[in-house]
Amino acid sequence: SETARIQATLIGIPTDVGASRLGAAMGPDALRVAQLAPALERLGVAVHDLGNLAGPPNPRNERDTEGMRNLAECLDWTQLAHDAVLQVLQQDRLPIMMGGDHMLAAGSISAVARHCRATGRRLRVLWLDAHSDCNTPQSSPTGNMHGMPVASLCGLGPAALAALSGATPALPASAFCQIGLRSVDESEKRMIDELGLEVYDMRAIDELGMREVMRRALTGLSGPGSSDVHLHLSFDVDFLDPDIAPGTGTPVRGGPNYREAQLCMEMIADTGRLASLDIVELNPALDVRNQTAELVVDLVQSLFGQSTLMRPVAGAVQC
Ligand code: 6HN
Ligand code: MN
Ligand code: MN
Ligand code: MN
Repeated sequence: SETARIQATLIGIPTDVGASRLGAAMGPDALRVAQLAPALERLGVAVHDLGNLAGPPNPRNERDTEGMRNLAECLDWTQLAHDAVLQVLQQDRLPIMMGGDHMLAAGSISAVARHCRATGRRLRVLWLDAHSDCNTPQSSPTGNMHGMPVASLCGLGPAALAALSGATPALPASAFCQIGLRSVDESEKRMIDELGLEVYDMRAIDELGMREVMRRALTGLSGPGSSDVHLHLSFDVDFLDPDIAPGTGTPVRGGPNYREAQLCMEMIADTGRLASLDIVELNPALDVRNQTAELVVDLVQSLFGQSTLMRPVAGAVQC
């Protein structure tokens, strides 16, 4: 049957105010150089590139008395991200956020949560990351805001940030599923338990395999009764093994390899529920010949249905 063409909007969010290292602000342009839009067009996706949002520069502040770095700038960037994403969702288009550090997800996912509330959809957030990003200003060892968006979306941390979506918390902790974790602060381990976050760390991927992890993570997202699900993917590039993805600010060894990452994306594509996407923490200043951006484009093609064959995949699991 004829399926409607996906209409995607690229939103460049060139910020590194949430991170220690400079350079993630160049992420959107690295993705453009790696031909993200044409790659999607080749798969039949209609793409419009909004260009970059214009937020404040990085003042490189020290940690403040509340435990945060660059809070005012982070608030500006997350508000800008929220407003742009909401507008795109209201046009019934699929927003692709080109980051930028992971703090921006507090803005993008706030908008997605607001839109889901307004339209009666169920929100599921897949968080692919080496890190859990559920620190609060009090628990954070660094004061870097990119380590805090999950806590903020769950209603913790500065009230102005937590309230961006128009409700606090923006979404229930049970809407999250985190995959690929391998660097979790002690304070975050306690937070994961307190919030009851669904987590598949690298040990789980080793023990169960990526296929079974994804089958569990995507349960209930496809088939009858799931058409009201909005699937948001927050893809932190440091999810990937640094051997294949060196262009990121907080690399941690022992991540998913190329084949595992492909399967992860393909299984998400199979659900047909992907409705918004963050691509974050790509840092061209640390990359080698833009290979990480090119790998991300390759994986995003799988996420939008690129497959080797035209027929259904032999042995594919039904989630
Ligand atoms: N990221 N847990 C560390 C912190 O500073 O809170 C690392 C955070 C990394 C954040 O990669 O999006
Ligand atoms: Mn809509
Ligand atoms: Mn992250
Ligand atoms: Mn990370």
